[in-house]
Amino acid sequence: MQTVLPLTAATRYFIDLEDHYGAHNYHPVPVVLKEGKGVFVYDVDGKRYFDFLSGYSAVNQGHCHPEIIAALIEQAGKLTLTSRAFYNDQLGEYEKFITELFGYDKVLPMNTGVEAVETAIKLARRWGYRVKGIAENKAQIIVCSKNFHGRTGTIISFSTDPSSTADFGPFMPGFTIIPYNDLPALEIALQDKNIAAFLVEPIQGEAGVVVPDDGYLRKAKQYCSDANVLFIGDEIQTGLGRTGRMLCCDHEGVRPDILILGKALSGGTMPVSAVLADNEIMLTIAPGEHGSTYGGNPLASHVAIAAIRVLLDEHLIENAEKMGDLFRSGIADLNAPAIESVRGKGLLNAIVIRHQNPEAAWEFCMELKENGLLAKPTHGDKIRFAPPLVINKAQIIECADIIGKSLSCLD
Ligand code: IF1
Repeated sequence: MQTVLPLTAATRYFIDLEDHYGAHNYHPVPVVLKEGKGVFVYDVDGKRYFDFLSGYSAVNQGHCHPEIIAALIEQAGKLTLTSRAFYNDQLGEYEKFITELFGYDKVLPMNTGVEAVETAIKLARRWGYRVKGIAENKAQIIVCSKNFHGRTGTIISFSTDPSSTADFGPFMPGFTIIPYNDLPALEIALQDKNIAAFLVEPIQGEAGVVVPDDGYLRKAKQYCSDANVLFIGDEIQTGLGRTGRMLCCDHEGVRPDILILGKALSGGTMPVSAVLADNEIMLTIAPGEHGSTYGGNPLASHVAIAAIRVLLDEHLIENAEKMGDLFRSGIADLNAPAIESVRGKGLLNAIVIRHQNPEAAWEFCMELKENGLLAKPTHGDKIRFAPPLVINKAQIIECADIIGKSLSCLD
């Protein structure tokens, strides 16, 4: 068993800077990264790590993918931002590319994931009032407990996590919370004629990679269609190949009425998000009724095309499926008493730690770090394992070995 070594002077220096001058809104793993390439990141002392967090699934294509960086550099030297007051020669090409690829009439480009979720909520409400005919200010949107859709005021209004909501009120009304993976609860909630939409993560990421029963998404979509309610798929974390399909909804042949993408849409270079929908929904927002300074900027548009092309050209989606199966079987084969379960789809996985020490998951991640693998616990006893989708078979096997070796710290 590796003892967790004291931090080096260089690492200590950068951690102290952030501690003194930065807000304390995170509790990072004590490692200071300087470079990234593919599945690897390197700290300020030159130590190499497998990155098993991938920027929370923003780096699906691998760190600093050369084709994405080349696209970034090429456009950065030409035109980065026009605002939407004017047209530019990148946005339309990107809009055509992404809407044809995903099969929707239109896209509304935004920046962060949470902005795209806010946009989807506004579109659903607009559709609810102007198409479905819900009475003014009566629209409700169904969400699931233990959801994570971002951290703005509206979005935390329907969070069930006290650390996301305590003393941030008052909250935005208009949300009905039901248990995740519970079709009878959805059926009952859909009896309310004021429901405009059902907003759901195809796999709950932050909750600890909670995979719903087979058929849940397909039946939920059917129930929504029968009730004239929009199905909003938040694929910000699960989308773009992460679960072994282009979209996690593809595992069940579900086409969201509103599709939300983010994170890996830029390959981890800059915030790029998108909301896709057909005209009946998208055209309920008229000019001047929604937008953002950077939304649809030429740099993001150019980079996003390159980032998606890498997923397709390098068959990263298929790789995620295969490597995910290999990873889960490799972990299961460890037969480790401290591993209660391993779960996930594609390369979005988590293990649940079984140990009487409440700090076990954190200590295990510290041991993993010593052994050259970076991961971080979520909600105490679950550790997410989500490497870039470029990872290969030998690396998966090596990482399963690292995980197995590191478990000895819990003995
Ligand atoms: C953090 C995890 C958290 C998301 C889904 C919307 C958003 C996210 C399904 C908002 C963002 C990020 C946020 C980041 C950590 C990470 C995360 F689930 F991926 F692990 F927090 F829950 N929908 N998830 O996962 O997108 O505005 O961040 O671009 O806040 O620390 P964003």
